[in-house]
Amino acid sequence: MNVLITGGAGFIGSHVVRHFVNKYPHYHIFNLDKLTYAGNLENLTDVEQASNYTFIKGDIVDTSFIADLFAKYKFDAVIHLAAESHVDRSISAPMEFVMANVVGTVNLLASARDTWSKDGQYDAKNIFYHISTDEVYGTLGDTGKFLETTPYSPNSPYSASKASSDHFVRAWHHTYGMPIKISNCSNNYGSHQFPEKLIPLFIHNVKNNKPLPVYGKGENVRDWLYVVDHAVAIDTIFHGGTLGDTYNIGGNNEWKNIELIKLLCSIMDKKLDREPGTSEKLITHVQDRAGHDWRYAIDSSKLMDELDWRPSVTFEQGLEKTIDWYLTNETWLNNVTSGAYQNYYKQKYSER
Ligand code: NAD
Ligand code: TDX
Repeated sequence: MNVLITGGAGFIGSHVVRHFVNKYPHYHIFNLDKLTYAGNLENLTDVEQASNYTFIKGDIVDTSFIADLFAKYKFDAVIHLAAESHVDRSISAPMEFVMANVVGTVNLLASARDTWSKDGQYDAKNIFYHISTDEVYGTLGDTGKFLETTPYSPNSPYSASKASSDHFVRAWHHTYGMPIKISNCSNNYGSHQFPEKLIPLFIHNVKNNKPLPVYGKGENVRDWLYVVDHAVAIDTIFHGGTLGDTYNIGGNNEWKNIELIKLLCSIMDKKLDREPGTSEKLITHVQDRAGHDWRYAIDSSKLMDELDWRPSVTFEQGLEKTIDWYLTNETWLNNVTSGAYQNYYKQKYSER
């Protein structure tokens, strides 16, 4: 089976590529990625020589390029992760999110349909699996959880673009019979995440004695999932989920930002041999994010009951592993923050 994974050089995508390349040697995994600031082939050095792996540099927004690629490689299935993913960037540059997340997704759907279905019939191997977010459901008050049936109510340009792409994927199923699956996951954390998101940014800043910019009072709540557990959930849904269905994925790990940050600081004090309380002094309350969603919490009982998926680590275990990874992989962190890797890969893979 030829499986196209888009966005495989990014944070979650690199974990998904690694998982599929290692676990399914009889599949050929094609990783299509534009290598934006968030895409980094250093994330995949351990699999880049594998005989069942091919990297392709390219942009999902480029319609003719995507059509040619499907015609050339005849992918059997798609796991689609490529996207602009940072809420703060979507507030300052929303059109980039419309292009990558909405137009890019529709390009992939159109080429998959052209390749797979001459007459409305699809092969049993064909799946278009879209990786989405719980942010499409909007925001919760102090109680309740998002279910697969919760109406969409996106609040940020990022979540509006992801909601839109989910709707297009569902429309291709309804209108053209496309075999699709969608999963909506909570906040991921773990190794190889670009240090603009809360956890890697704060690890980086604590290490360098820089201020920790907490938005507002820091009382917003997020539900955290270890990225390796997300990759396993994606495998489980890809192979076991029902066509046309949506699955929520979450770790049942709700944390107020400020409590999470204090836990992170206390672990960092121990790892860096600092007096208890040292890192917490770096906390600086800054202006709140515009339209900041109050609380996310996800009910993943459908995935657990139907497909027997469970997270493998507690948040405390996952966070410690994550901190250890960033402290050990100083070169990776320095490269992504200095832009050094971008220059290197720009030379290695010429622009199309
Ligand atoms: P990321 O920003 O780390 O990686 C995105 C990848 O997509 C990068 O490698 C980038 O180069 C690539 N990309 C962006 N635009 C592209 C384009 N036009 N053509 C080809 N490649 C392009 O993102 P992530 O955190 O790994 O998220 C991956 C997916 O999972 C996204 O669809 C995101 O919406 C979804 N998601 C993320 C989270 C999370 O907590 N990070 C949670 C739920 C869902
Ligand atoms: O500097 C910061 N200070 C701060 O207080 C940053 C970067 C974030 N925050 C807060 C905002 C959020 O309440 O921390 C929380 C987490 O923020 P992010 O790491 O930016 O994640 P979030 O906005 O919740 O979105 C993430 O989870 C869902 C991913 O970026 C999305 O791609 C995913 O879909």
